[in-house]
Amino acid sequence: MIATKLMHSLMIIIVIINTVNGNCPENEKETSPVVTITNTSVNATPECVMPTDCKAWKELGSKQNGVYPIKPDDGPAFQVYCDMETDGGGWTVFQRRQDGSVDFYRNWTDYENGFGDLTGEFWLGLSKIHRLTKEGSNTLRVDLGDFNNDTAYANYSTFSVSDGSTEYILTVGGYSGTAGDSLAWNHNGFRFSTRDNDNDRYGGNCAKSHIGGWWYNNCHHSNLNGFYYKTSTNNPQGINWYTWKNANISLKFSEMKTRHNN
Ligand SMILES: *[C@@H]1O[C@H](CO)[C@@H](O)[C@H](O)[C@H]1NC(C)=O
Ligand SMILES: *[C@@H]1O[C@H](CO)[C@@H](O)[C@H](O)[C@H]1NC(C)=O
Ligand SMILES: *[C@@H]1O[C@H](CO)[C@@H](O)[C@H](O)[C@H]1NC(C)=O
Ligand SMILES: *[C@@H]1O[C@H](CO)[C@@H](O)[C@H](O)[C@H]1NC(C)=O
Ligand SMILES: *[C@@H]1O[C@H](CO)[C@@H](O)[C@H](O)[C@H]1NC(C)=O
Ligand SMILES: [Ca+2]
Ligand SMILES: [Ca+2]
Repeated sequence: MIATKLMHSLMIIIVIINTVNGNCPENEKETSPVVTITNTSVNATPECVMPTDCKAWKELGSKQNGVYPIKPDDGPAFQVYCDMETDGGGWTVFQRRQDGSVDFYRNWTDYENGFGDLTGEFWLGLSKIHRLTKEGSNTLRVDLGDFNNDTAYANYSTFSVSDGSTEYILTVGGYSGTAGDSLAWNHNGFRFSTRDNDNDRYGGNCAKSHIGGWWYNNCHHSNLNGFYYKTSTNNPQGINWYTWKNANISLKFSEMKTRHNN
C-alpha cells in the first residue's frame, strides 16, 4: 500500500522532471541551465537538478507567469504558481482568492497539504510553505484588491513558517507597502489554527467564528482565508485586511507570495 503510493509519487516526479528537461539526462543540448553536473566521474549516474523555487526559474530566464515544478529541498518536487512580473518577479505564490470558486473553510489536514487549483483559487499548503521558507531569509508579499478595483500591497522583509511539529508558527516582520501592516503586528509568533485545531488566544474558536484558517490571535487583523463574500460587506468573517480599509471590508482579490532574499 505505502510502497504503491511511494511508487506513484516517484513516477509523478519523474514525469515532471522529464517534462521540464526533455529526456534529461540524455538530452544534452537543452539541459544546460537546468541540469547541474554534480559528479564528473566517468561512471557516475547523471543527475537532474530542478530549480528550488520561482526565483531560481527567473534566474534561468523564465519570464512567464504560470505553473512550474520546483524542488526546494531533499523532499519530493511539487508544482507552484510563479509570479514573474510583480516587483521584479520570481515570486512563489502560495495563496490566491479571486472569485469564491474554492471553499477555504477546511480542516487541519487540508491546510497542511494544500487545496484548490494553482491557476485559480488555492492554498499551497503549510508543509510546502515551510519547505519554501525554512532556509535563509525571505520576503513575503501580499497583493490585495477590492470591489472598486483599488489595489494595495504589503511587503515583509522577514518571513518564515515553522514545521508541523510546532504547528506552523508564523515569523513575519519588516513591513513596507501601501496596505498597512495587518499581519506582523497582530499575528507574528502565532501557530496556525483551523476549525479542528484551535491554537488561538481566544476563549472560543477563531477559525470557526471567522470561517477560515489563519495564524489567529484574539482573533485577527487579517483573514485572507476567510469567507468569500461577493460584495464589499463590512464583516469580520470575510477576506479582511484591517489597516487598508480601516474596517472589516471584504476584499475581492488576494495573493500571498514569497521570495528568497539575496
Ligand atoms: C561519483 O560517481 C561514482 C560512480 O558512480 C561513485 O563511485 C562516486 O562515489 C561518486 N562521487 C560522488 C562525490 O558522489
Ligand atoms: C479533512 O477534510 C477532507 C476533505 O476536505 C477529508 O477528506 C478528511 O477526511 C478530513 N480530515 C479530518 C481529519 O477531518
Ligand atoms: C473592475 O474590473 C472588472 C474587470 O476589469 C470590471 O468588469 C468591473 O466593472 C470593474 N469594477 C469597477 C467597480 O470598476
Ligand atoms: C520589500 O522588502 C524588501 C526586503 O525584503 C526590500 O528589498 C524591497 O525594496 C521591498 N519592496 C517594496 C516594493 O516595498
Ligand atoms: C471588525 O470586527 C470586529 C469583530 O471581529 C469588531 O470588534 C470591530 O468593531 C469591527 N471593526 C469595524 C471597523 O467594523
Ligand atoms: Ca494544537
Ligand atoms: Ca481558542
